[in-house]
Amino acid sequence: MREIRKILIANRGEIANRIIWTCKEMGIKTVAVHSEADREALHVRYADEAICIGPAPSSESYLNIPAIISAAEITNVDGIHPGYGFLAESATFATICEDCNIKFIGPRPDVITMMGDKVEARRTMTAAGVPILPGSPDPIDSIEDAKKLALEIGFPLIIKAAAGGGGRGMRIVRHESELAGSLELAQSEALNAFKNGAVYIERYIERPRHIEIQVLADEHGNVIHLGERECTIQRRHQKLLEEAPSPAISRELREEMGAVAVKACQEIGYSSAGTFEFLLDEDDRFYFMEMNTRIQVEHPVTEMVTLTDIVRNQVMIARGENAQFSQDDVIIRGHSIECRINAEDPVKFTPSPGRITAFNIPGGPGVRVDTAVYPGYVVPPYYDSMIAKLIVHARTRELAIARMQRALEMMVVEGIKTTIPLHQKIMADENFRKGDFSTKFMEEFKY
Ligand code: MV4
Repeated sequence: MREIRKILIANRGEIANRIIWTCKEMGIKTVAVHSEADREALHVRYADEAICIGPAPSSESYLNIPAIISAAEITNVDGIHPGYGFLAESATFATICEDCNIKFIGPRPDVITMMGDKVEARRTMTAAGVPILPGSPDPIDSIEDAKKLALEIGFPLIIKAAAGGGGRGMRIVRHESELAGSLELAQSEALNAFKNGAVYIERYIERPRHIEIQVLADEHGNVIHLGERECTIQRRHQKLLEEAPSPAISRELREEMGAVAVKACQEIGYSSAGTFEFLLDEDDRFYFMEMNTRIQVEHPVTEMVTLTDIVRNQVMIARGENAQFSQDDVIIRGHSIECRINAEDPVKFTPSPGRITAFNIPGGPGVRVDTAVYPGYVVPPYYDSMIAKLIVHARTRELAIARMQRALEMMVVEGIKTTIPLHQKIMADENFRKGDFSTKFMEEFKY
């Protein structure tokens, strides 16, 4: 057992707040770090201590490893929680934490590195019995290789960056005539964006759903899954809303996908919270896409339907505790939906930073709001535009939609534009209400 009495949160915004909530309930002291632009941020006020780590740009503050490690040393913390984004999936940062005898609250650095390389991840997952789409076992480096593979897997196919993820640097190829050009473009784009030009090829699924499985794994080989999240509704690879459970998943399919994810964790010696992203095709076949080795934005919908605190579990696992969880204790109760409220123009999706002149969050049964903004707060232009997550929980999907509709109606954010009106239109959409949608939903959506 490792003592964790004090945690530094290497993040900002709602997730920094979210981690502080759990630390307070666990009797753990907290240290906030913040940029010069975040002096008035809520996580700074709620933490027991706060340290400025640099100027507004995240490259000089929230990504500044020496500054964060210095803050951790000065305040004598036992662990660092990285949240999501920023340094959450930096194996370098996780290694430096361990070298400084500070517990990184997440999986081992070698597992982060392996999952960061999507070609390596595909290989490892195949060996662990996880279904993947037909494609290249190695990076593609010549047009001859690409042509040979294309002949085997057929068209359409998709070219993805090995160092990519989250949809960046992908290219769909529908005809052989486009293959050479697309390959070259994909390679140079990948080199540009990730300083690594390696790409791989997969069969392309035309109208998939994005389904992900949440796992919890302790450091002693105990692994459970907490069911799935439905994350299909996205725009430009940014999720707009998520739900649990998915209206497309039966109990049998949930158990099958969960068992696959649990076995994979055991094979690779995974520990902490993690997420397996799958594509689900129209015949209910699922294929591994990526694994996220961090807590995710959309974790609350899983917390609501399983009555768990995922951050608490991460801390308990980081202490080296033997998990008290067992798969039989995991029961999915009711339905949860999360709407991401962004400071954006709801039609053009352009950022809308500025002063929030009025802010009023809905309450009542089954409503949760994860946020770090308040009336008078100025949304800075430097960071992600998400200002709040509106989460509801109810007995059925239909009731959860009704609850979300009244919560959206009662949520007041003035002074900046937000995505609230967009969510209201989605909640009223017939296909959304039927649960009938694919990743093309927003392209086909009229508003
Ligand atoms: C795909 C795909 C279809 N077939 N791979 C987008 C995010 C990145 N992780 C991978 N993505 C996709 N990969 C194959 N072989 C379709 C997408 C995709 C997508 C996936 C999930 C949610 C929204 C999406 C929107 C467009 C494309």
